[in-house]
Amino acid sequence: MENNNWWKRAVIYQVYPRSFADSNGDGIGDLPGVISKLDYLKTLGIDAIWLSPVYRSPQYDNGYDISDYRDVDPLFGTLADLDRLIAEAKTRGIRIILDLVLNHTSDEHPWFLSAKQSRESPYHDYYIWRDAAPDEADGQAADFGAGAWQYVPEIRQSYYYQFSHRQPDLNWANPKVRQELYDMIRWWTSRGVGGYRLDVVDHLGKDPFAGYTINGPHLHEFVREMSAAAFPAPLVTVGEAWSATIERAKRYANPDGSELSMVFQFEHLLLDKAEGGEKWDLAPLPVNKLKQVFARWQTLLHGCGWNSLFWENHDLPRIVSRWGDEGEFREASAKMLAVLLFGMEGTPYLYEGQELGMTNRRFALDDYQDVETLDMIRTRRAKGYSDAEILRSAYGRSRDNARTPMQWDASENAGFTTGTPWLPVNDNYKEINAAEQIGRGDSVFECYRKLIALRKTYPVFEEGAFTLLEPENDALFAYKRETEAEALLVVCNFTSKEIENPVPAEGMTLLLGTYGDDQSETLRPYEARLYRKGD
Ligand code: TEU
Ligand code: CA
Repeated sequence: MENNNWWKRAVIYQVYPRSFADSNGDGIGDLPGVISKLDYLKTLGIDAIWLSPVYRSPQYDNGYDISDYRDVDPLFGTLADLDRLIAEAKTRGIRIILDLVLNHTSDEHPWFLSAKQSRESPYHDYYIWRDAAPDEADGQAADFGAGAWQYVPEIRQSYYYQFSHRQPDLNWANPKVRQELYDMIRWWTSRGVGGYRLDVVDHLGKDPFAGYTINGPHLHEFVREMSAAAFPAPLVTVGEAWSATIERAKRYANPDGSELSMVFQFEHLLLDKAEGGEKWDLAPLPVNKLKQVFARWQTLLHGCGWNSLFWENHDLPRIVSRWGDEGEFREASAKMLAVLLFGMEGTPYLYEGQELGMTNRRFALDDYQDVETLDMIRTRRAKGYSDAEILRSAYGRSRDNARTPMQWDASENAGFTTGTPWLPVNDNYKEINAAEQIGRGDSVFECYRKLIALRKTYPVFEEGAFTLLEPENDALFAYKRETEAEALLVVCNFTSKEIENPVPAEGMTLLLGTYGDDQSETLRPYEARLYRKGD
């Protein structure tokens, strides 16, 4: 009998296909490349792959601007390649999760090409329009600047876009739009897809005329309708919801299956932003606040929802560069962050390269490619920021940090391509690569492999109630998980200094210590220990 909640014990790996593995030497990752790495992923022990978009797209936003939901872009291969990936993954017990970008299409989607031709087009109200005057044609509101209107002179109207002007928002108030999308989802499911990640789910159902561009009044009504129409168990579904609160997360992740399996909420990743600033305005991480945020999400969703657990994705900087150490303690800090996250309740997500402790790349300002970063550079230069300030923001937060090619080995281009990589490989690939870590007992890779295996072995990882320990100690992040039969204890030194370990582990067995089995009284820099009690 298929377990409908298989995803509660699963670990999901995100592949950004463009940067994962290139099979034909054009410098861009592709589906045959992903297939060639399935045994690597099987070795790691993951259960499902979240594949960032491979649909037909002009690639303005690297595939999050879709021009055909039912075909694969030739950049990545063919529909047959995707069918083969699904089949090959299945033989290894791995499900494929596709990325659904339902908030907007590309401006090259046939629906939009027709809609912008005429107000009488049958697709016109698939999008959000307002009457406008030619002076709106002056200048274009910022891409990724939180939504704007783009003027179309042929029909003297402007269309709404939340992200870039090349990504016109779909009108979810139109039931025809919703049914088209549900049909498309069911079509993918019929091809063997095992789940879906929903891009910007909290933006669905917006009504800019009523001032709602996020969390509109019909949002959960639409999510429930979509779930009933297209997400039968045992599909796993995870919605990206930057604005999610715990109350909303309880609705999205309602155990009755009426909406989704879980959401990506980002409260923990908004803590190192300057007060009142944008994502580009960096601030140090308040560790005690991080502990409180995790404690709230762990305790308040326990038994009435489900958490996702993640540090990285294709939009986020590398966690080692963000909250770990890029130098002497790079591996130690990467392993500590692994143990900290994988001991919690929820489904862990691993982003490609995170299992190696990959870091941000130091780009020259002119080498950045991400549309959101380019927009920040343009906007902040126009506001008079110095290039040094802009470079610091880009180094800390640009999405390109996550998109440098996967580092497979120490050969040219880290074994990612035999051609010229679309985005430069990080210069540290000779030190940081998969080949060097597989089989090396103290590597980041082997730490994640062990954590994944432990999560499958002991029910307490899925079921244990969370209790934060030492809440006031901002050098230490420690917690316990408990069921009737078992207990876990996780103790992490969040600093580069040696610290006292105030948390006793009497009667517990060390399952994983990032400095080996040594159980000295103090915790070495970034040391993490995972203990268990139970039969
Ligand atoms: O991201 C939504 C989103 O809000 C982030 O990209 C945000 O703009 C920034 O990265 C964090 O502050 C989703 C996709 O993950 C992203 O890759 C797409 O660019 C975006 O939606 C539009 O589809
Ligand atoms: Ca290729």
